[in-house]
Amino acid sequence: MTLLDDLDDVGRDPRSGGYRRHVWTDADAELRMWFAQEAARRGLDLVEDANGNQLAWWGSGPGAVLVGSHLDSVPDGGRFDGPLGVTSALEAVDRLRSAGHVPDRPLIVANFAEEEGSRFGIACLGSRLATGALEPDRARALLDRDGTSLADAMRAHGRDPRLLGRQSWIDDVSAFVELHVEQGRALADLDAPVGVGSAIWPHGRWQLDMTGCADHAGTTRMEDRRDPMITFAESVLAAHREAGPSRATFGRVDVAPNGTNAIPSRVRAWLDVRAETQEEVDVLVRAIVDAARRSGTAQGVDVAVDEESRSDAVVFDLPLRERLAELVHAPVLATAAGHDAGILSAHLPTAMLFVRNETGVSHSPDEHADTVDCEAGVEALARVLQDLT
Ligand code: HGY
Ligand code: MN
Ligand code: MN
Ligand code: MN
Repeated sequence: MTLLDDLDDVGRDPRSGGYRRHVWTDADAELRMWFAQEAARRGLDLVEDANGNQLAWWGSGPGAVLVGSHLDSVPDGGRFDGPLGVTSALEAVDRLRSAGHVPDRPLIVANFAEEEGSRFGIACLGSRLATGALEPDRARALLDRDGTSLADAMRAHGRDPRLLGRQSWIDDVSAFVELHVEQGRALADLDAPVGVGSAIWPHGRWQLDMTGCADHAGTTRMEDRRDPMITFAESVLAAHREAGPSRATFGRVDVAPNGTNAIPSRVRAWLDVRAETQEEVDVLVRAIVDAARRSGTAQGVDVAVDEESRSDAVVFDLPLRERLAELVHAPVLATAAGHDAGILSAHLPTAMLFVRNETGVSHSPDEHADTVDCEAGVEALARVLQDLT
């Protein structure tokens, strides 16, 4: 909790009380500095890979056990999503050390860059680049809301974007364990402080560009309009109507020119769809896009749809998951939240530990986990790391 308190003021928006911690910003630089200091304090050898992922090594050589999470946030994010995993990893190292544990293989504490994708749009940017899941050329050209490219943002923070790409450290890692605050109420309903991850739902992000015809709000008759806001509204209602047990969210929209007395020329909206199976994701996206296109035809609005990123269904490594379940006697649960563990699981045995969140609320300043549950999480993580090393 002391480690979390250290971060309390970094990138915090006083109006909302939430965090705005996005990659290659001043807040990110402060977080990197904090992580470097905590690594140095523990005598861990800090390496920042070419993608901005920070790796703090205890020992060296192949077969390392990787543990960690991310420090970045969604806009107005909470204080636990990400940081709880990084601080718990550091605290677990402290407990192993004070228990006299001498690992028989290296242990690496990681802070992954831009897990939320809040600045450049693609979630798990650092881990996707490190595993080769994202092409460096495409990454370099990603733009933030001000039109700044990832390449320019990196240069502004003294990093060379030409070095982006797959990392050989991936081949030196034998397992990855990520502890994360639960984003949902499964553990609260089970009255359990800690859970073990079984799967991550498939999900993805799509960008809808709806182009109509700018015109005067007062002098243009309703029947003469080509208003993309209508098509956007009908897309949102279609998402709401069609989702069923799946999840469809329009959380971000850009309206041009965004004037009270001007019918918009263009509305750009981002759709986040998640479901238990890929088939359900595809069906739901198709239903929403069809509704958008039907509306476009009726309104004289052009609709362009681009898939921005997708995360395949993840089933965590069974032997590792069973080992964790034995060690921590915790329930097993799936999640619809994406994680770096999901990206790495395509390349190496990966597991997740979840810490109870009484309200289940996340991606909000109201996100909270009780200290006693965070303590249970650290204890569980330390036991797992002791066993794995
Ligand atoms: O969006 C997610 O599921 C995660 O919080 N990045
Ligand atoms: Mn998140
Ligand atoms: Mn997270
Ligand atoms: Mn005028």
